[in-house]
Amino acid sequence: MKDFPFIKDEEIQELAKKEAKRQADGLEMIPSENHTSQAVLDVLGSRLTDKYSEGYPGGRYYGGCEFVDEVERIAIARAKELFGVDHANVQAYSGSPANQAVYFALLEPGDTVLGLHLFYGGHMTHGLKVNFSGTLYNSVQYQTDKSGFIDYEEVAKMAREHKPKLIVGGYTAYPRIVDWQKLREIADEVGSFLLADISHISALVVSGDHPSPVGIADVVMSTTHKGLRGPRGALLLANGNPSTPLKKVEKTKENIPTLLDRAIIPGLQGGPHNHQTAGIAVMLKQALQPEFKEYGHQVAKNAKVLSEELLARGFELVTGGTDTHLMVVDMNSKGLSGREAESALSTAGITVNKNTIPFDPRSPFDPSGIRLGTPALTTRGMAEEEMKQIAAWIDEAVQHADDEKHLKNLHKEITKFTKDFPLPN
Ligand code: DSN
Repeated sequence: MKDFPFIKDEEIQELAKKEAKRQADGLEMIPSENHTSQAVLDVLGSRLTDKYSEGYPGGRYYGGCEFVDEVERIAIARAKELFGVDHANVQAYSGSPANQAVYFALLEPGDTVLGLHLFYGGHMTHGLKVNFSGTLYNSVQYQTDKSGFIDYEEVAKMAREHKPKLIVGGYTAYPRIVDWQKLREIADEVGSFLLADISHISALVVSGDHPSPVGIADVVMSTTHKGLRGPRGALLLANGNPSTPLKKVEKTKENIPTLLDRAIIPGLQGGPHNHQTAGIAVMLKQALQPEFKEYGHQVAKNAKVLSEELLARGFELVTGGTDTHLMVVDMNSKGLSGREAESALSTAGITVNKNTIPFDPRSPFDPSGIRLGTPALTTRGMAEEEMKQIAAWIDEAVQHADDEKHLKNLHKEITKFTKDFPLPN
């Protein structure tokens, strides 16, 4: 078989190169995106991807697992150290499957879940009616107040009325600090589990720029590819330790580590993606360095400066600003829809995503807002001065949204600027 045609696919390679160039030549401002290190990319493209290893280290259903066992043990140990928890599961393929595992672990189909509606800053898996979380479970959804802040009184009221078995905190388009303790009190009052989905803010939790829900929420879930700058994937974190295999366990708080592990496999997934686990391990090593805290601080500082500059230029922001890495801009303040703004900014080389604003009168396919974030820009070494320049460019692009030539020239200017801020290599 020595002539087996392992042909190269130049078409796909070319597209991958084009994507790398698109990222390098522009400004990636979708707050859930980032740039991984070369060290992470190296293990993602390794032979670890070839290996099946259903089970957990030391208890697999396949032979030849001695090295993937070690990779996973290292990833688990680092995740526990980084977040200060007793138990970490690093196998979830991404954030949605991880949240699915939490539901599978703690609930029965038909149980009630209380989460923030997607259109107010929640996530699909927090109970959206067309998602598994809204079809398999009795989903009740809270909204923010008119200004976009979480209304904890309203959450408490809904919890008392609906008696959810699970309350979901942690959001995808919420620019303010989450009060985990308040959510805990509400959950305790009605006897509910509390899930903290910190996918968006995990880097800020590590750097101390956002309070940690560890020790407050029953389960903490974070994706690994946003602020943390790892490969796509997710961490499930909890206190306590898993019990011995095969022993039947009830769906109680003390059994959460066991329930989470069993929800991942055999509940939902098959073989772990070992190249991904390795990438997560590498990312966690990087996130454990003191420099990562500096990165988190800078992400938050950059978002603050960017939001202040945009406000000074007449942009309206949901909640009037940000405490985190992201902001939601109401484009009505500039006479554009979110889709129009996304498109104009994209032509200028600034990548953002259209986003609903609280009580949005427009459709989610062409909502009123855009969502901006600073994690990827900060990874490239951009700081406060660059944020001021970027706010000016955003303003310029929005003012010339109908002028393609102007936007393309702006893109050239931005590309020139980005040469001083290469992607991590
Ligand atoms: N898709 C992610 C985001 O953009 O926030 C959430 O999973």
